[in-house]
Amino acid sequence: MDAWSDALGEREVLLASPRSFCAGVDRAIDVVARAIDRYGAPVYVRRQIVHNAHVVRELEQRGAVFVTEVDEVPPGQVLVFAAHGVTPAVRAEADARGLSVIDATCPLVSKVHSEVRRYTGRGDTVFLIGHGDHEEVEGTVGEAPGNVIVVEDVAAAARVAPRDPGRVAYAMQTTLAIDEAEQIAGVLRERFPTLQGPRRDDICYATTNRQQAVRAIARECDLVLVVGSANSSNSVRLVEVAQREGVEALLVDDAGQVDLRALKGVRRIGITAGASAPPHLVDELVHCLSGLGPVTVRESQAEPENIHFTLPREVS
Ligand code: 10E
Ligand code: SF4
Repeated sequence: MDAWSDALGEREVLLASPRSFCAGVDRAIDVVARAIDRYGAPVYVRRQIVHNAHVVRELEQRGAVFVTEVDEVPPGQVLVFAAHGVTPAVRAEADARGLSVIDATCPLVSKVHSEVRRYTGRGDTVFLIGHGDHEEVEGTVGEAPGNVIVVEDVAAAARVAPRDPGRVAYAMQTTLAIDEAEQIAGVLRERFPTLQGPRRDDICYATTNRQQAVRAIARECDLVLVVGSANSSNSVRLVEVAQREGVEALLVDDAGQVDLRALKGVRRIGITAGASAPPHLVDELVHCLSGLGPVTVRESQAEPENIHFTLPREVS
């Protein structure tokens, strides 16, 4: 009871902009929805199409069946590859099983795959800056297993030992924190003067914009709420970026997950959402906050995002 009365109060909500869906997520969800319309349910999807519990549940209700591995899909069925990408071995397995594959890999992830193919094809060892247990990284490493070394942090960058230190390159997971990734790349550049790599980084426009937007509002807030699922790398990075600005920040899947005790004494709340979190969840969160007292909403100014990716031909 006390938590409810303590949470009451007049508040200002600062919405970070841009937030929520990116072009790659929009496209991946569209791919599954269109595949169900065109080919009928069930449409199988390998892994979560994007790392968001609400998106997965909504697509399940429409007829998507999520599987962990290709061998769970009955031969001849339609299988969608998730936005995070897959290894060439997974593609080959789906082909061998006679599945009709539709690839929802984000084109910006595919771009990193082709960089890795290019570098390893000419004999370089590639340092892949990223989280080894993440599906995007698993997929990218699979382009040249044995010639890609995952580098998770500065300490790993300081000790990594490639076969030939004169023939090395680097690439990145697309959803890293910009400042952390740059630090790691800096250590690698210093250790390997001939290191090849992207012009700046491989962190995508959506990750970059969402991190800049939350950083811009964080210092003005008593608390930042990031809407997103716990396995969403880019959403977790938004929490960490806000925390590094010195503000308390929490990740919530939806309004129902907000711990009322965290709202005690909080007058200005910053809200953002990861690239895989549906925009309606942010609206619902603001609506729920307004049930605790008058809320004024202010939205930060940002460059509009006008990026759209074309759909795979199987569903266009
Ligand atoms: O865990 P991530 O942030 O990589 O994925 P997500 O599904 O939460 O958001 C979309 C990002 C993708 C597909 C990876 N570039
Ligand atoms: Fe593509 Fe970036 Fe979105 Fe990932 S976060 S799906 S790389 S646009």
